[in-house]
Amino acid sequence: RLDGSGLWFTHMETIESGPLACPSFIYMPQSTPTFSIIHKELKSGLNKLYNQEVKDESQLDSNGLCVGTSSQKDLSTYFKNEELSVLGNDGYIIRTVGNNVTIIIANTDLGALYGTYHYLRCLQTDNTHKANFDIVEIPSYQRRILNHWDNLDGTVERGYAGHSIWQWEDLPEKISPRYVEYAKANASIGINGTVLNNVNAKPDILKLEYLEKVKVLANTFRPYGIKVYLSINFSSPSALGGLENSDPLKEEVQNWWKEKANEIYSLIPDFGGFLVKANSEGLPGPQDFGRTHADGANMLADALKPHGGIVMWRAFVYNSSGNDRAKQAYDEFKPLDGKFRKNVILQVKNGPVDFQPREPFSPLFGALHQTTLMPELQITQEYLGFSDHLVYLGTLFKEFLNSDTYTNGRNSTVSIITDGSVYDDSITAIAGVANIGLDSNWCGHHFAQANWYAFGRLAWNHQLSARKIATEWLMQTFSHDPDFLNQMSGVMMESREAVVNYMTPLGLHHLMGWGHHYGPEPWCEISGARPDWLPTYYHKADSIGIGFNRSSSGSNAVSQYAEPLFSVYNDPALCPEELLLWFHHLPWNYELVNGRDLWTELCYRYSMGVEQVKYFQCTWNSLQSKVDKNRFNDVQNKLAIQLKEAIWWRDACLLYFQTFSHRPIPSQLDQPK
Ligand code: GCW
Repeated sequence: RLDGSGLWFTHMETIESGPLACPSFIYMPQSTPTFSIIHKELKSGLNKLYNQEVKDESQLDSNGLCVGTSSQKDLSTYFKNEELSVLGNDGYIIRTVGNNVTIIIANTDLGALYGTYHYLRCLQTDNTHKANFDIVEIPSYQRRILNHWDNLDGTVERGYAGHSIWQWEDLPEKISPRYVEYAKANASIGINGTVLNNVNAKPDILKLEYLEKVKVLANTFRPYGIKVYLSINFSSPSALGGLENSDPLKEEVQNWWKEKANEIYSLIPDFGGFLVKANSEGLPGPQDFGRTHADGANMLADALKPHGGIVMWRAFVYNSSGNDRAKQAYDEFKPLDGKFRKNVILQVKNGPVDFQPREPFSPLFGALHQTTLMPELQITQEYLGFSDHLVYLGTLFKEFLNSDTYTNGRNSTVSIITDGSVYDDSITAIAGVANIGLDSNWCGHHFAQANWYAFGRLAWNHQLSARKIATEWLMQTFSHDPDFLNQMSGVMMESREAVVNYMTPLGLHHLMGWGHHYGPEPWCEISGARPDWLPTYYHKADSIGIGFNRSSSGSNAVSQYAEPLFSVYNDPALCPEELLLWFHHLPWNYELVNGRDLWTELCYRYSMGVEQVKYFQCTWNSLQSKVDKNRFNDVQNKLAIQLKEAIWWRDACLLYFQTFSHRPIPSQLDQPK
């Protein structure tokens, strides 16, 4: 299937009754490419929802739905200037004014598009609410961006949903229908940017041959408000341009980038900018020439500035110096605070190590006060069972966004540190590493779509709750049946805790196979991991106990957090249990709050994870009559894999750790508690 079937905007249950009657006509005075999309979406959406053909009118009248921008005087007259001006570029108002007329208004076509999708979402998910609309929405972040780790040969790094959706070999001539479905899916949740290629970038992406292909994608996405960005390889001037090297302080290198930027913008006038992974995991960067990250980023920023482009410079750096990997990004970037151009934004992964099932937030979020920061989340489940495990990430994303950095006093959450509320950032942005591929269900697991959806919804409004997003998605994708919604939102909400339990409970991390990151390999020091992962991997199990001592008596990573976090994380008695072994190496008989010793608690948590997956299976099985056969079977099969692997994880980890603890595994752990 090369269409959007199965995606959230396709499941529209007929609205039989309720206060929200179908509008009797649509009045849409403007006609731009984006307004044509709005028109099409409203016509088909209302038709599916109400089983009615809604006609067009050429003027505002009672019982109608009107969509326009603030420049449309007959519409804007219903609104105060102040309320329109604060909407900015993407915000909108949906309001029912007199005579049962509902107006969707924004300052731009795109704002009107977002408002339209939201209007349809309300009808799809909330037809019980009051008959009158009064909704004002302004996005939390200006730039809401997907990062594709898609390679030019069609493979996807850490992608588990088939090959890349970008058909490079067919472009620019042939445009896959998937591109439009993709744009629609993204625009419907407010995503407005896409980095097309892997951060492990090949210089080739900047060849004219590829830029012409990129141009076609940009043209396709434009009316949906999606800007195209590219990941670049820092060595491009030497690799593509034949220069002696790519030293950012050399004039000829700077000129090469300026010319490249001119070329890109001549093809794609609204090109978003560059994403850069430099001096990280073996990739080239400014440090190869004795320059800093700031030197490298600023050079690119200067080349993009005349065109309005930005540089998203990644802070994902670490090396095998023997220094605690969790500390390294902070150590490298803290001294550079304030040294970046205004159109540079530092892209920081949510945790200090690498997209683990659970990590504390990266201390960089509390540490840089004069540098604009954007969170990077991972939607693809690199460390969370790929597309085989049902793991809803809405809860993980929220836990991170709600983390209090205390950097500016209480309630300096990551979300408000990065959304421009605390610092006067001229750019605000958030990125998610995409889980999209050519699979017919787009993401490999039907429920993995919910993570794409959750990323978009939170990028738009980081105040939404994970449960609300889960329920919205279920209603738009599967069913409105209250029992189904209740049961499956329960499963989704618990699913991330389950994976933490059966993979890395109590703050353990990176126990995954060192190459594929899928199954358990806590013994990887024996099987030959990278030197920076050694010795004894991150769990540091020994005859005394387990856990990574990052307290002041250990690597002192705790010192990178502001008070009171420093004191809380530094003391095992205060440290939140879910991060205990992230920050501390504790004896096997260490007593936890619930009275269990550490070893028994570990056994219990691993087993609990398995029990949770059994519960997910039972729940899904009980809902068979409420789901179509194909999707029911697909999810049922995936849950069978997940259960087998949860057991694999539990057994592998406990048996391995037992070689250090020399303690018995308590019996009856398999029994549900
Ligand atoms: O987690 C690691 C992944 C790499 C990835 C890297 C990064 C794109 O295992 O596959 O490379 O992070 O984020 O740069």
